[in-house]
Amino acid sequence: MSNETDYRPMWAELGLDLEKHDALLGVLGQAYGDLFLSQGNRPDGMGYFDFVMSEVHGLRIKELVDARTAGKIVVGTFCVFVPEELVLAANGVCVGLCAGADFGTEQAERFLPRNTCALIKSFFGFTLEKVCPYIAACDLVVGENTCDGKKKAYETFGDLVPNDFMVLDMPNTRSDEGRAVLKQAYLDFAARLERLSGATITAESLKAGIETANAKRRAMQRLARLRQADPAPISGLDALLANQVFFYDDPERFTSSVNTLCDELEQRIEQQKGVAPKGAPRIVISGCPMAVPNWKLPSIIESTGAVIVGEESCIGERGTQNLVADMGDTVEALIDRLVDRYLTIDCAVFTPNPTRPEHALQIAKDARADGVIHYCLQFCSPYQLEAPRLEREVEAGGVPVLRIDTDYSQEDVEQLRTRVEAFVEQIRG
Ligand code: BJ8
Repeated sequence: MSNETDYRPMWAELGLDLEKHDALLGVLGQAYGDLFLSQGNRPDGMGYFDFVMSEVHGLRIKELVDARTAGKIVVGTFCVFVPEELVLAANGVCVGLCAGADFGTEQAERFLPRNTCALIKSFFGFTLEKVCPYIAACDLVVGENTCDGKKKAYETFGDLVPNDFMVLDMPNTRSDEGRAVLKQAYLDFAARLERLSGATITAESLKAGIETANAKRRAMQRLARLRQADPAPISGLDALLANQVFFYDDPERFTSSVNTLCDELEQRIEQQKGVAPKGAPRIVISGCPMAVPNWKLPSIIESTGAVIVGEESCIGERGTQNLVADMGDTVEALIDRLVDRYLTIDCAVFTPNPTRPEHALQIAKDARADGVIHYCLQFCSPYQLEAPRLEREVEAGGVPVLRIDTDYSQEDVEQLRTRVEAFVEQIRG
């Protein structure tokens, strides 16, 4: 999206297909301008995020390349179960690789059945079409055995990435056995990071990593609280953008930028300055993660005059809730604390998973939401199967729910708009 600096030599060096990459950036830039820059009354602090997005394939990639030249390792991940703390402790940089666009689907379907969720198809498509500079800039790409789709897709994906690849085993219950599986996965991950980086993870370096990641989460928790005000001081689209940039940006710079934004939001709340009038319909989204540039449903919701005031999502509060305790004098003791925190992530791959509907209802209550929209990617069995129970429990708590299944295409936009408008009308009434 950047026009200022010529990054083409760097992209060529990373092995990108420059023509397809130009096409992708063109579409991304256009969508960003239409959906984000056209919003009225945005907080000034969003200028930082606009800049990050304008340089998402430029300056940030250059930083990653420079970090590697300076001896750091770059580690790409697809899931909030992969602990950034360990990467930081091994002198590494952690970046999110999930892709949120319909790109390279035809190529992806050479490897994947059609009835695979759009998120998996998207990271295959981006890799096969050679348009993702993040994957190209990584020393190590990390998958995780969560849902069946990802689990089986990684068996093929490992051969397609141009770098080292590993898969972490994940538990599907929170039993003692599940705990042991997760702990072993983190021990294996730590050992792999040490081998790759040549660094030794110590209790001190891990505590420093924990503090950096906690600070990032604390800033996001502060943002989550502030957007609960009425009138909402920030749009759901802008808050989603901060949640998405969480996975790409330098952690310290990100934390300080979110805190600066929050300082401004506090002033806006004091002045009763909102992005929508007081009393505008308030929506919480619950469900599958929304990776960049998946902005379809939030933009439809906010185009109706409603405002999104929270997300029960991995790109949202599911990913940023709870901190890691830094108590422990050994690496193993601190890894136990990582396991404590990460086991609380209520991803639908866990069974049973009673805390997820509770959490969705809690977010809705805290944010005084008028409705919850459950967002599910087609063919995502874990979230689709949890949807009826979540709907029942949230509605029993007094908050109406609309269930939406969609993908990354634009074909259903008008149909979705009609359903969302009807839901917003219903809650207005
Ligand atoms: S912790 S939600 S980031 S696994 S949409 S690929 S579940 S079929 S993304 Fe996830 Fe980690 Fe869980 Fe979060 Fe499968 Fe569903 Fe596709 Fe999904």
